Amino acid sequence: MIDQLRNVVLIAHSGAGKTSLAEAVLLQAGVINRRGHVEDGNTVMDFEPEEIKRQSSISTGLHQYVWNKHVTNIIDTPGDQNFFADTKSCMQGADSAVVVIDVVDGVKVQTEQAWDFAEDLKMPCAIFINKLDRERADFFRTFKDATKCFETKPIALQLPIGSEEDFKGIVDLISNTAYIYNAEGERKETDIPVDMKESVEKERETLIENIAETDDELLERYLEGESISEEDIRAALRKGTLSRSFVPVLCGSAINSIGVDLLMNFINETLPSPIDRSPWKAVDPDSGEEIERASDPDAPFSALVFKTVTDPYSGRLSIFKIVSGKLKGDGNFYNVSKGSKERFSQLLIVAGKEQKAISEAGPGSIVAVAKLKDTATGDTLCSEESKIKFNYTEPLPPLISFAIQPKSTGDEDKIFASLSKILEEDIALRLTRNAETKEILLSGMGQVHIAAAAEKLKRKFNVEVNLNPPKIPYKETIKKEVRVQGKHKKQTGGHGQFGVCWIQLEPLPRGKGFEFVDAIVGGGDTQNVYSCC
Ligand SMILES: Nc1nc2c(ncn2[C@@H]2O[C@H](COP(=O)(O)OP(=O)(O)OP(=O)(O)O)[C@@H](O)[C@H]2O)c(=O)[nH]1
Ligand SMILES: [Mg+2]
Repeated sequence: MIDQLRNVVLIAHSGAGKTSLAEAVLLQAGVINRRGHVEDGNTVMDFEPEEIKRQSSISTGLHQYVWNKHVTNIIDTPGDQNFFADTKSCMQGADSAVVVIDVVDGVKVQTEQAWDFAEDLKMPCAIFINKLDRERADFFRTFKDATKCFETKPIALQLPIGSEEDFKGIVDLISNTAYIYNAEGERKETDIPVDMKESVEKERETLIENIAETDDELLERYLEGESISEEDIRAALRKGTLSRSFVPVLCGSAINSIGVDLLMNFINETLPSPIDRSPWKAVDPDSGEEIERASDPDAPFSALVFKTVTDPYSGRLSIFKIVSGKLKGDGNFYNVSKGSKERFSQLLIVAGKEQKAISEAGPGSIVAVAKLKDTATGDTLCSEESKIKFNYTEPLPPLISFAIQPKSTGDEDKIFASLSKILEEDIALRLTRNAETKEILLSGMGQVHIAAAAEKLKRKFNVEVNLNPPKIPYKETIKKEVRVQGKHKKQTGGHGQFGVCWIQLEPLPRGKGFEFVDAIVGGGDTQNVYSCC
């Protein structure tokens, strides 16, 4: 059922706790039965050796869970600037975002960048203020920080009970209920602590006022002093979240599983299903006209590829979101971006480092197929009879380049073949050859990005490279006008030869290139002019 499907992306600055939150969610949903830790390198989402070594995500992880009859695809993105191209690409496969904020660190640059991109995509968002168990945790300070940094107004749905090591529960402002959690992350209803009663009342009032403001009828009732039911508040909360009139704020601790189940309830009840985001804007590839496509199972098939994973043994895995229509366990479709037909023999869903075969998928589903011949990240797949192309935001151009050199002689040819495979999964990398210096250049978003790519090259394709600073070709130019004279004299035997040649060199305006003027007049008066810039 499409209305019980959620595609939620976790976005934030590196270290805010996205991977830990995904782990807590999967544990809560019973997908895993033991919690992994980023420090121990055993989380579901950070499984690549390059991530385990850095204790930080370098590539987006995906997994699916079922919670209260809703199916959610949770997408854990990297927060590091070096790997942000993957984050932006995978955000295009989601329907909503949960912005994770470390309560101590507050809103940082990468969080704002991810937020701006969610805004470009008009994606409904929520905020999860994490790590309330940390020393110096201050919910209200971080809430204020979010109010300052984001244009959409944050509204608090919850308040924490206790702080730092005494953080033990949450007050749900809508239902006016307090919950405490035990060490296993199990929730129990309790009384609102006496010292919180006043602040709960005040924040609840503010919340209802903020929610009511987005619904004229509700606002009128509120202003007339009518009591508003919890059901009405929840309906208006959903409406306001989907229209991005405000951004709901929840809180908790990922590693202690406090507030995680409430976040999962919120995802089901409030965040959009793919149908809420429908219809999707697209382009008719033949006429170039803007068109729309509804997330309808009976419409022709269409999908956007937002991630590619390459494996030296199992080949290329293309991960895409079905926008309309259905796919069976095997079949074919048309890649409108490449103009080619593609066949697949197995439909898969991604579960961390593994994939599971499924027999059918409909609109809104995030699925994967292996070994497509031409398909790359950003391509639109569709039915050949009903062509459509979705907008895809390409990554920004690379910022840094390194000259790469094989460690063993003879690996030169292997470098290009293997790196082109790494490039398939990492859309922010570029491979070029500088014709002047004859160097192979690998360009990316930062030193860590290039270093991680070199590590992957070694691990996946057994090719080791040195990364050197690229040579800068030294160039000279003519800066002022000069005239030089050359003489030719030959007097040995026969007629003597004598010639005089003048060459004049002068600079052209910058960027005008090279110009040669043959100024010989009558074959005798010789003057050549070379100009360049
Ligand atoms: N005290 C405390 N630490 C946490 C909590 N959640 C995560 N951490 C720690 O914060 C650090 C970073 O957590 P990650 O889950 O890797 O953060 P991330 O947002 O995925 O970071 P990137 O993958 O680099 O973008 C790890 O050391 C976690 O153990 C929490 O609720 N409380
Ligand atoms: Mg992570």
